[in-house]
Amino acid sequence: MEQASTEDHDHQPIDLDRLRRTAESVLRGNWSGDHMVPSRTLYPHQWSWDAAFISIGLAHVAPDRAWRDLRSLFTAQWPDGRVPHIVFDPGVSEKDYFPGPAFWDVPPLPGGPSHIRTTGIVQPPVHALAARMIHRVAPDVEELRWLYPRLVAQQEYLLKQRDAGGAGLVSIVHPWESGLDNSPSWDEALARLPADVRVLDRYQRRDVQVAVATHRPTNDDYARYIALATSYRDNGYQDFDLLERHGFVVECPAFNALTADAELALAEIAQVVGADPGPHRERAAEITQTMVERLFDPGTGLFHVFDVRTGKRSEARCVNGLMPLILPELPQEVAASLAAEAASGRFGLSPLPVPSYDRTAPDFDPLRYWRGPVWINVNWLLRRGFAEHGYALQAEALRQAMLSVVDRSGCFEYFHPITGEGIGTPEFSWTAALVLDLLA
Ligand code: 2M8
Repeated sequence: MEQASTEDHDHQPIDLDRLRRTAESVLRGNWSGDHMVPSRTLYPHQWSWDAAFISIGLAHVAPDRAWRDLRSLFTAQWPDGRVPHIVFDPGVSEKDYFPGPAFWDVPPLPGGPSHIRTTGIVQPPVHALAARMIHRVAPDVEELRWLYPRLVAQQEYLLKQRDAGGAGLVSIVHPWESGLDNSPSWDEALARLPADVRVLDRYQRRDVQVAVATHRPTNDDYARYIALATSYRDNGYQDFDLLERHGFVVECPAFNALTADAELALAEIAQVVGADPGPHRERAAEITQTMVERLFDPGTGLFHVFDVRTGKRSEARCVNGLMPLILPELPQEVAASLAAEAASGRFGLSPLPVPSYDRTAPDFDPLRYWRGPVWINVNWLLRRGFAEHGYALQAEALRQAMLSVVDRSGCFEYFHPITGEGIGTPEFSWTAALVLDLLA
C-alpha cells in the first residue's frame, strides 16, 4: 500500500490522497458516455494513444470504463486493420476541433455503425500494452478475446502496409501519427516541404482559440500538417508507393519501440486466449534488432528518426530517442547508453521529469508543445524502461518527479521544463490517468 505522503523536489510533502482525488475527478469530468476525451476544450473527441494511456489509469478506479474506452476505439477500426488516430464524437460540432470529420472525409466503415467518423491516420500502438495492464488489475478474458484479433490486425497493418523502408520497421506519414506533433525530430524532413500558409485562409485553426498560440505549433507547421493530411487523403489513404507519392515518410524510434512492445504484450495476451505467443515474441526480437542497426547512433548514444526518403537519420536529440529503453531485449550496452543520456544534463531525471527535447540544444523551447516541455506519458514509459533494465533508483526518481510536478501544478497537458508550471490544457486525461497508475 502506498504511504500517505512523500516529498516533492522542494522537500514539501506530497499529499497523495489529495492527488488521487484530483486525478479521479479529472477522469470523471472527461468521461463522455462511452469514451474519454483528452480535454473537454482542446480535444473534444476520442484519441487513439490517449485512450490507451487513459485506460491504464482507469483500470485502477473504473475498470468497466477502461475496457469500454478500448472497445469504443476498436469499434472504429478500419477493415485494413488501422486504428484511426481520432474517433469523432457525432455530438460535437465541426467547428469545435480542426481538422474535423468534414476535412478528413472518411466514408462510414463498411458494415459498421453509420455514425462513426474517423481520421485516416494512426497513432502509436499502445493498446496491447493497455489491454495487458488492465487485465492484470481487472481480469476479463472475454474482453481480451474480443480485442486480441483486432490488436493483431492493427499490428499487421502497421508492419505490412507501413513498411515503406522495407527493413521491417513502421513508417509514419504525418507528424500527428507520432503523437509528438511538432517535435524537432521532424524538422529536417518537413523543411523539404513548402509551407503555404495561405491554406489557413481557407481553414480556421481551432487550437489557437482555446490555447495560448505561442505554446502551440506555428502556422508554418500547420500549413505543412494540412498539406500532408490533404495529400494522404487525396490518395485515398492508400499506403502503396508511399515514397513516390507522399512527402513525409519517416521511422520514429518511439513508434517502433511501442510496436515491438505491443508484440510482447500480445504474446502474454495470446497465452490467456489460447493463441500462440511465439510469433509475437519473434517479431518483437526482430524489430528490436532492426531498430538498433538502423536507428541507434553510438556517437550520440541515442536513437534517432530515420527519413526513409533521404536515407538519413535526423540529428535532433529528442525524447523519442530514449523510448526504446522499454524494450527488454535491447543490448545491455545500448540500454546503458540510453540510461546515461536520460540522466545527463541534456535531459535529466529530476527534480523535474525528462523534457521532450535536449535542454542544451540552441532551439530548446520551454513553452512550445513538443519542443521542450515535460510530458507525463513519455516519462511514464521511460520509467518502465528503467525498471525493465534494473535501474530501480532512476525509475523511482522519475516516479517521484512526475508525482511532484503534477501535485504542485495540477493535471496539465504538459509542464514547463524549468519551473514545472502547468501549460497547455488543464484537466488533461492521460496526466490524471497515469498519475493514478503511478500511485497504484
Ligand atoms: C496532440 O495532437 C493533436 C493532433 O492529433 C493536436 O494537437 O490537435 C498531441 O499531443 C497528441 O499526442 C495527442 O494524442 C493529442 C490529444 O491529446 O493532442
